[in-house]
Amino acid sequence: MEKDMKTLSRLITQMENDPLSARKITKGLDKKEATVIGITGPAGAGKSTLVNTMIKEYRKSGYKVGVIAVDPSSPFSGGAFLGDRIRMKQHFTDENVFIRSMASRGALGGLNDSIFDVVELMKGFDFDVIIVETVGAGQTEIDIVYVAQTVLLVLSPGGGDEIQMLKAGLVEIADVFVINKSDMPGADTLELSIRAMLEISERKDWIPPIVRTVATEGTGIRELVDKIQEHERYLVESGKIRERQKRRVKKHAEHILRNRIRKVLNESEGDSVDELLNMTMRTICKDWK
Ligand SMILES: Nc1nc2c(ncn2[C@@H]2O[C@H](COP(=O)(O)OP(=O)(O)OP(=O)(O)O)[C@@H](O)[C@H]2O)c(=O)[nH]1
Ligand SMILES: [Mg+2]
Repeated sequence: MEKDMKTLSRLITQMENDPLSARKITKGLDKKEATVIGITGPAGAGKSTLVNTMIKEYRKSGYKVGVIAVDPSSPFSGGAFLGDRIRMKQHFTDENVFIRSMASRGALGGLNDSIFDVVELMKGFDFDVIIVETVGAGQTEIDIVYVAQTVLLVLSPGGGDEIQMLKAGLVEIADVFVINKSDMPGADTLELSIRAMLEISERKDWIPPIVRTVATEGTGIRELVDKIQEHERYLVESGKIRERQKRRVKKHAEHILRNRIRKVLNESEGDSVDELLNMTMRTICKDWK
């Protein structure tokens, strides 16, 4: 298999169109252990801008970087936001940077069903760092913990959704807090709110650091990248990385199974629940009576 960006792009499209083809594509592929980073937070907090500056930082170290933006409202490429396009343009000619948007259709309000396979595929394409940006309400942000080893929660001062997000259980999934737009008033207040939330959170061992950034100027990005590395080291040294891998693999298997079941159900002509259930179960479970 050619490992160029065009091939990668084509294979991702194939996976999105036919999730069940993914296994054939990724099976036997020699995979690299990439750092998978999840970035989530309210719309407009500056996630894409931050990703853009992170790419630059990682490129300085010579890393190959892949980005998947799940259901972006301000897309990276070919989309409505001219600013984004100009900002990202410098990377488009770089063979070591891959950026792709993905719809969040498929899963029940969560990430695209193909996300796990796409990340696995990218590992097979020798990326050192894979960044998944997600936005939106509900399950999407929570599901990111199954995909990424380190989750960044990006907030910005004065954004009304921020406190809402903190309340919605996101404190529990954040490995690093990012206060972006620190050039705007309100960063101190936001940091206090985060600290207050952390106080009552049940997290131990790893206390998520809070990093202030100005993504538009690249301020704080080095520190952020360092914290991500620190978190990775923590996962490895504490053995927690195995837990995360297991959690991911289980979720991945669940996604594949769900796709299979959906296919059987869609293609079957049965009229009763019993009929459909029997048909489905017989395909996934040999001794089903
Ligand atoms: N002042 C200031 N503006 C910023 C900063 N970072 C991003 N912005 C601006 O905030 C706006 C939204 O930035 P995006 O990067 O598109 O935000 P996003 O979180 O990816 O947005 P969605 O993908 O729509 O959720 C853009 O106009 C950015 O230029 C920052 O650090 N300071
Ligand atoms: Mg964005």
